[in-house]
Amino acid sequence: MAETTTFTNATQVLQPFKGVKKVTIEEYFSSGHRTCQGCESALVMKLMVKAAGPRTIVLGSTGCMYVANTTYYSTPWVVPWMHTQLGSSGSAALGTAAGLKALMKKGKMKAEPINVIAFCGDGGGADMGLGAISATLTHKEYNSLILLYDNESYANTDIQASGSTPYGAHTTFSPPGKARRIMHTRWKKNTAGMLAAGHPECRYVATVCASYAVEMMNKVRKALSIGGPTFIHSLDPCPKGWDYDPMLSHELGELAIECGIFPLYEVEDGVVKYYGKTKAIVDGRPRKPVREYLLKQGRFAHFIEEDLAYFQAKVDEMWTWEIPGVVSFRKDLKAKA
Ligand SMILES: Cc1ncc(C[n+]2csc(CCOP(=O)(O)OP(=O)(O)O)c2C)c(N)n1
Ligand code: SF4
Ligand SMILES: [Mg+2]
Repeated sequence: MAETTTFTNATQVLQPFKGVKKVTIEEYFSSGHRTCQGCESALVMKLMVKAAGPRTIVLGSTGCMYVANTTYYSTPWVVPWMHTQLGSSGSAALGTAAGLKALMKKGKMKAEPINVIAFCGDGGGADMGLGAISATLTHKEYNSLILLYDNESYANTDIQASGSTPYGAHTTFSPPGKARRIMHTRWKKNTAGMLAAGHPECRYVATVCASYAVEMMNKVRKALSIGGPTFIHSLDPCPKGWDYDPMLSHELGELAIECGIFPLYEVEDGVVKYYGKTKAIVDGRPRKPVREYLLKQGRFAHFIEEDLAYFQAKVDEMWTWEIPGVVSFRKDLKAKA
C-alpha cells in the first residue's frame, strides 16, 4: 500500500542518470530486430526503454519501429509490447493507462507503478494520429508518455513525404526533376511546440536527439515521473530515407542541433528550458550554417544556392520568435508604437 501512496500521481520514481557511467547496463530492446544499419530510431527505442526500466509496457504504432522489430517469432523487446494502428498511439496510451488504473483500483492487479509508453512515427504521430495524441494530453488523470520518433518521412512504405519532411527533400512523393527542382514546398510542422502551446494541463513536453543519449534518457525519465500524459519528440537521422553513409547518423543528429534546425528543449509546467548546444545558441553562440547539415544528405543533393539561402532564412526566422525555436509567435511591434 505504501507504494500506491508514494506513486499517487507518477508512474515511477526514476532518478536522472548523473553521467554516462551511471547508466544502467540492462537492455530491454536487444538483438532480434532488422532495422537498417545506422538507424537512429532503433537507438531511440533502446535508450527509451533502458531509461524506463523493466516495469514498462510499450505500445507501438505501425511504421519501421513496428515492422522491423516484429519478425515472426523474433523480437528485440524484453518488456511487454503491443502493436497499435498507425494513427492510434494517443488512444493506445490513454486506454492502457486507464485500463491499468481501473484494474488496480478494483484490486484485480497489484497496485504498483507501471510505465505506459506509446511510440509513433512522424507519419503516425505528427500527421495521422495528431488528434488522438491531443486528446490524450488533455486527460491529466492518466499517466503515459507518447514518444514521436521522427525520421522525417513515411519510411516503412518507402520514404513518402510527411508533414514532418523538411522543405525541398527528395522523397518518393517529391522527386526533383528537370522541369521542377523543388517538389516538396511545405515547411516542416512544429509538432512539439504546437502540442506544448495547446495543452496547458500537459505537464511535460520535450524534444530530444539520440546523439545526446544521456540527456535523452533523462528526459524520458522525467516524462514518466512527473505524472499525467507527456510527450517527447525525437529527431532521428535515417540513412535510407535521408540518403547518407550510416556512419554519419550521430554527426547528423549533432548538426541538426548546431545549425539550429531542431532545438533541444523541454516545457515543464509551462516553463521553457533549453539544453546543451541549443542553450548556447540562445545565449548568443553562432549557429552553424544549414548547408553543413543539408549537403551531407542525398535527399538535398539537388539544392542550389537559392534553395540553401531559403532554408537558412527560414531557420534564421525561428530564432526571432517570441520563444526562440519553440513557438512561432512574434509580438506586433508596430501596434505598440
Ligand atoms: C491507416 C493506415 N494507412 C496506411 C498504412 C500503411 N503504412 C504502414 S507504415 C506506414 C508509414 C508510417 O510512417 P511513420 O509513422 O512516419 O513511421 P516510419 O515508417 O517512418 O517509421 C504506412 C503509410 C497503414 N498501416 N495504416
Ligand atoms: S528506413 Fe530509416 S527508420 Fe526505417 S529502419 Fe531504415 S534507417 Fe530506420
Ligand atoms: Mg517516419
